[in-house]
Amino acid sequence: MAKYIIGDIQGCYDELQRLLDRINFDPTNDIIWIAGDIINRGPKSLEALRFVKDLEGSADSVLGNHDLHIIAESVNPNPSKPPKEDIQRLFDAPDSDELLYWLRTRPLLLHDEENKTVVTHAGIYPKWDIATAKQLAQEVEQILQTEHCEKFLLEMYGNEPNIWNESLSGNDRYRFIINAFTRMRLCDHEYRLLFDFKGHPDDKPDDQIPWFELPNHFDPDTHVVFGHWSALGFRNIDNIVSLDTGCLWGGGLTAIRIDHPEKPIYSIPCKAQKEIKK
Ligand SMILES: [Mn+2]
Repeated sequence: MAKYIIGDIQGCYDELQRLLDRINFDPTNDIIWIAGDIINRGPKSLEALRFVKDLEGSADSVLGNHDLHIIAESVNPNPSKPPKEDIQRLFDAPDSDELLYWLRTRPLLLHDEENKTVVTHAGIYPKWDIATAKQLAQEVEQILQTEHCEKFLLEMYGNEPNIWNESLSGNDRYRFIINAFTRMRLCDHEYRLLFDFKGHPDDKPDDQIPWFELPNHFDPDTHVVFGHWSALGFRNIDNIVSLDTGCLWGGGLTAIRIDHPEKPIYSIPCKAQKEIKK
C-alpha cells in the first residue's frame, strides 16, 4: 500500500496517466489525493474528472479555485460568457451532473492523521491552527453540499474581507475561508490576503510575504501540502510542501508519497514542455 498526493492536474489527463504509470499506481492497494484544480484550462477536464471520481475509495481531491469556478459556472451559467470548449464538453457529457455533484461535494481540506499530513489547494492561513482550519473548512463544505448552494456560489467571488476575524459571519466569513484555502499566495505583515502577485517569490513586492513564511500555528510535525502556486514549483521546507509544478504551463505533474518516511517525489514532464524544447 502506498499513499500519494498529486499536484494540480488542470485537465492534463494524459500526464496524470503517465504519472500513475511511473508510480505503479494500483487502485486496489494504493491511494491518491489530488491537491485540487482537477479541471479547467487543460485539454481533458472531462476525462481527468471522470477518472478520479471513478477511482472511488482509492482517490479523493480537495477543491481548488478552478474547480469551484466551473461548479459556479455550471449552476449559474453566464449567457454572455459561454464556457471554453473543454468545459463545454464536460457540461455536455451524459454523466455531467454526477461528475459536478461529486466535485462540489469534495472537501476543502483532507487530513491524514496517521501520516501527519494535511492537504488543501492553496495552503492554510497562518493565523489558524490545523484544528481551526479543519473546522472552518467544514463550515463551507456543509454549504457546498446542500442542494441550495447556487446563491452562495454567486456570492463566493471577491477579495474582501481580506483579513480573518473570528466574528466574520455569513457570506463574508465563507468567502474569506474559500479564498484562504483556494486562492492564497501572499500576505502582508498584518496577515491580509493579497491576490495580485502570482509569480515566483523572488520577484514579489518587498512588503508581501508568502503565507508559509509568516509565523504560524501549525503543528511542526504535520506536513502541509498544497498546489495552486505554479510559479513556486516543488518545495519541501520545514514540512511545507508545494506540489504545483505547472503541468499546464510546460512544467510537470508531481506526486509525493506521504506514507514513506523519506517522502519521495515523482515527477513527469508535461507534453507541452517537450514541444517547447523542439
Ligand atoms: Mn488554483
